[in-house]
Amino acid sequence: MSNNLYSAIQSALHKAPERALIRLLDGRSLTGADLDRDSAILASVLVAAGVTPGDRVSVQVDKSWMNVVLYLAVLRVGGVYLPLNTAYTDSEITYFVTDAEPKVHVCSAQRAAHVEGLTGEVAGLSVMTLGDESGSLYDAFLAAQSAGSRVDAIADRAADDIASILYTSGTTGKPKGAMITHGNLLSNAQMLTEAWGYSGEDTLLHALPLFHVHGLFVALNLALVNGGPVWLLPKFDPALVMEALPQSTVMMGVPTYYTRMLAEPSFDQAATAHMRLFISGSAPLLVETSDEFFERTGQRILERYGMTETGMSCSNPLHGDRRAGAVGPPLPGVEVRVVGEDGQELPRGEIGSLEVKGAHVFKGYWKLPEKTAAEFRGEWFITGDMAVHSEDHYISIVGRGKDLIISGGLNIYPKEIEDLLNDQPGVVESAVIGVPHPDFGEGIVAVLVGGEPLDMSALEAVCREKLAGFKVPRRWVQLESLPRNTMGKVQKNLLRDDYKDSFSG
Ligand code: MLC
Ligand code: AMP
Repeated sequence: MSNNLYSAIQSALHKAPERALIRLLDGRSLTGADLDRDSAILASVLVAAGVTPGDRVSVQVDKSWMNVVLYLAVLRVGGVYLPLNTAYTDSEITYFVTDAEPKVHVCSAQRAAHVEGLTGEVAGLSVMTLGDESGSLYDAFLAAQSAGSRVDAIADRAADDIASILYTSGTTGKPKGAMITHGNLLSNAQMLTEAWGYSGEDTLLHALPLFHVHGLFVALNLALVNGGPVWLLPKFDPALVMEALPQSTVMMGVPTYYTRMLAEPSFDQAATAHMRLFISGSAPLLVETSDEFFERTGQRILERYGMTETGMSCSNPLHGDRRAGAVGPPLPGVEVRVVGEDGQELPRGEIGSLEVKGAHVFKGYWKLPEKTAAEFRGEWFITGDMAVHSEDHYISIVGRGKDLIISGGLNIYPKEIEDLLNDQPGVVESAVIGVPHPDFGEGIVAVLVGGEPLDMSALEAVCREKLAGFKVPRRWVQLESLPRNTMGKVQKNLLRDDYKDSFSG
């Protein structure tokens, strides 16, 4: 049997041909048979556009049922699905498209002209548009449907072949494409099925975006390989969550989703009594949030831990002690260890660097073999997170070895913003830090040094033009100099302490 992930999904779809699997709040839905047929039709459009196994298809579109079909069609033809945050600006997209060299780029009509301008740099690139049941890709889908064109064959893929590339930034500032294989995705879906007791009986409340690991591979894949229904919300919005909640059994979200739900008076024990599981990840869930959620609903959120390069690695247990402040033991088939600076495993209870091993660990960074090698110690992947391993095998993430800010579940690498700011006239140097934020977990502060008083609104405007909105600092400070240690390294911990109250109150 082919190791193409779509084969596993197709077996589940075939078991639920009449069942509404993708459910929209306006009453429309797609059954298992619809998903299988529509992805075969769209596969014919991709093949006609020249997509062959291994070709990248980059996608920057709003969430929709057609986005799900596109993902499945790319898998079917053996393409490499490359989703991009809709918040990325044209200059960010230029980098991704020229680096990944996709055969097809799918985006909204408004964003198409920019990428069309890149066709000179990326050989054979074609740009197609997709809106809410509109755009050239949608028209081509309708035309293929009328003409009876479909590609039923599922491209033969080895477990080690790339299914997807997700860009994740690094401390170097330039995003790196993490190559995720069919085998990685299947093993993660299988281990989560086992750990969370997931089945076709579950109905998933899906409010996450479809362009990150959490919404696409943890949430959607898990439901699809189990043939379970999904409420596909266009985005996270507490009112929409309340609408879908009564007919759902499992919800996944970043911590901000749960703090925002707690602000809804109607989100209480009665509204959630039928729910089997609330799962949180992508950023630390505060103990206070976990406790408040428990008091309000009588349910303990299950916190899990993972990252783009590995998918999920640890999870609190379905049955047993869901420990607030911990991410639980490793998932089935995953090995974890906490090591000191010398790479030796530390005794339980000591803080060190977290490393993971297993079939879920990615294949490497796109076109960057040296960067890939630098992130591994033998077969162990170095996560860049600092952790403690308890005697009873629970992992707690206690900090980050990497300079990373996580805001509302989105990663922001300070270096990328600092590089941009340092290039601006008058800026001598900068330090971008994350400090506590009541809604997003962390908010961004830019601390700058300039020869003369700096025009902060002009600097903010440059950030807005070049960077996705969630990366734009929300507080701007000018200092005479940055605090440094004896080695000359900027002491961000001191700055974080000085500006820790920037967003409170
Ligand atoms: C939006 N904004 C943010 C933001 N999201 N600012 C900081 N952090 C964020 N996460 C800003 C926008 O730039 C805009 O400001 C303003 O907020 C309104 O934009 P919006 O899109 O209407 O915001 P909202 O709908 O409220 O979005 C917030 C959110 C969303 C928390 C619902 O960001 C979200 O769904 N986050 C989940 C991200 C996710 O899927 N993470 C998983 C990564 S995978 P302005 O000024 O620009 O107009 C991963 C691995 C793992 O980490 O373990 O799972
Ligand atoms: P990403 O690079 O977007 O995949 O983000 C992965 C990072 O998110 C991890 O390396 C952690 O730093 C962080 N993360 C994910 N889940 C958790 C969690 N439950 N607790 C703390 N940090 C988390």
